[in-house]
Amino acid sequence: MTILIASAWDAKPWVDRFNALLPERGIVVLGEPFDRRAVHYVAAWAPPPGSLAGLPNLDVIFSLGAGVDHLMSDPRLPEDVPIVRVINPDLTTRMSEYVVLHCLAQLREHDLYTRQQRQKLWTRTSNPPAAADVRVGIMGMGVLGQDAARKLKTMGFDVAGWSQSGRPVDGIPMFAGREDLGSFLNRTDILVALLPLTEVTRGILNLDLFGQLARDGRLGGPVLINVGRGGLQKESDILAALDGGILKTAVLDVFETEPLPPESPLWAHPSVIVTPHNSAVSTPDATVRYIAESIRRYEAGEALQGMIDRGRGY
Ligand code: NDP
Ligand code: OXD
Repeated sequence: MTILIASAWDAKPWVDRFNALLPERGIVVLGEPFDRRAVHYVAAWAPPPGSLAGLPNLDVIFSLGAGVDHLMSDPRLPEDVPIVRVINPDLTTRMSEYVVLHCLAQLREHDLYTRQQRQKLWTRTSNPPAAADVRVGIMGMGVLGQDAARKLKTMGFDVAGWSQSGRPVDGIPMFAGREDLGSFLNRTDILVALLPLTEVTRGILNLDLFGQLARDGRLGGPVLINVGRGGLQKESDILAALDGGILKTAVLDVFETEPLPPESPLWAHPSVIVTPHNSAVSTPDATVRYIAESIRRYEAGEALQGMIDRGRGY
């Protein structure tokens, strides 16, 4: 019942946690010699394409993150094996912290006052907006989107959500699918992208979409926060929208190419905030606990949680 760690990240902290929490299992690392027939579980983050093929006794593939696009893009990904993604309060809380932080920073003009301090300027905005005056629209109302929505609502923001199904979420007005996208965008001052990257969502954050955001908001222009995936966004369109006054600010945690290349104009753009895909890191402790519990459930014949639908791609 060996577990194979197939991760683009440093394997050591993961090996240590797996050994600590599942001491009776064999833990092997992709790139080192191991018996492929012994592997029943894989814990993966962006493994090289094809590297999970040829594991004849594989039972479950665990993504080390919430997203699975890093697996679904592999044309040789083993078929008929369940894929389980991370759902845990540690990751969810971290994501909501990031989203709330950046919505509050926009509301409270954090960047302006930081610059003013450097200039020793004592001036303040008269009649600043309240949170209730700011309409936040969350694209992707799954585990992460729903938690962020609830926390933003608690802070007083006027929050709405958009998802494929429009499945109801307590206390949050919901918009569904392409049909409702225009009305959702028209009432949005801060757009938070928390969508998975799929065939359907690739490139959705483009100039046409930015042009549909609310123009009458209290922030002086629409704000984009992308914490989903870089493949959702067209970076040339973000730059054009910022330079053309269609977007006021872009807060980007994810990029078309990661790490963000040094030559990208996003780094130095005055209206862009760049973070290194760290809005919600998967910590070895919380993630391995989740995987260990999932393995226990699987081996007890209980239903796996966090299983993705391969047809939808998330
Ligand atoms: P979920 O699978 O729980 O939720 C996905 C949501 O997106 C659902 O509401 C789903 O709609 C919606 N959705 C999917 N496709 C479409 C579409 N074509 N049109 C409209 N809505 C759509 O995922 P999580 O909330 O757990 O995570 C979301 C994403 O966040 C991950 O896939 C990952 O890419 C990203 N992420 C980024 C991190 C970072 O550090 N930057 C960390 C963790 C995650 P429906 O409800 O109808 O199914
Ligand atoms: C994830 C991520 O998908 O960290 O969990 O991006």
